[in-house]
Amino acid sequence: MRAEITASIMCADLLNLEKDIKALEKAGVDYFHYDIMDGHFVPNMTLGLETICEIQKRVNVRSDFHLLVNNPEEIIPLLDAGENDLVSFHYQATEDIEKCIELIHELGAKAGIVLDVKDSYELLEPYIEKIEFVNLMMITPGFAGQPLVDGMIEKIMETRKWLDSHKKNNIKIMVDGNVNYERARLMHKLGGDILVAGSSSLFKGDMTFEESLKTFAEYTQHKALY
Ligand code: S6P
Ligand code: MG
Repeated sequence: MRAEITASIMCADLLNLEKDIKALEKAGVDYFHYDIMDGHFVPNMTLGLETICEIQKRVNVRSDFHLLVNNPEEIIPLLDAGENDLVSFHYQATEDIEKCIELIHELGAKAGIVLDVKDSYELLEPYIEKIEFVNLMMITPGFAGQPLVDGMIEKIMETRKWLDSHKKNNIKIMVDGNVNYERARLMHKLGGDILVAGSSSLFKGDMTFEESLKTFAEYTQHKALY
């Protein structure tokens, strides 16, 4: 099965947002990836809840919330997320991971834990009965257009193998950061199910959204190895 593509909305043309979101919907993107930042957990601020709400009113595309905030338990209940949507929060951002997972499930959405580049996948162990996905950062979180951190592609494979060894092949792996087409091929082959497409691909400006999604589909056609 091809990789699913989630469009990183912070990389869209923010002054022509309506045009971009409608075009992405028409092109058939799988999700909209909303990076929500608080200026503390990461030194940046991007999309606010009200902007996201306006986007959700105008298009019918599943939501993928990536919370880069301290104490995500305070934000989760405010999200407009339901059974087809994804919500992930950073392992290091909360003292109550179980509570965050519970709150996401109360919304009806799928829960994911985000691992920063330095976090080991083994940290997931106490939670693997409760989560639906893992979001693996390939870059230092906070900004788009950053270089891939060494060893992250291998981490996709190691995480996939580790999850499978715990009989958790139903837990999906999202890959966030520096996903270009050529790399997408490998990322998918090694176990990435959902790829975040940002300034390295979908929003690079060298293809239409249709062409970009078609290219992703071609490059991730093969069966994943694990
Ligand atoms: C970064 C954020 C990401 C970026 C995405 C951008 O903190 O979580 O979702 O928006 O990585 O993609 P690219 O291709 O510019 O790295
Ligand atoms: Mg993100």
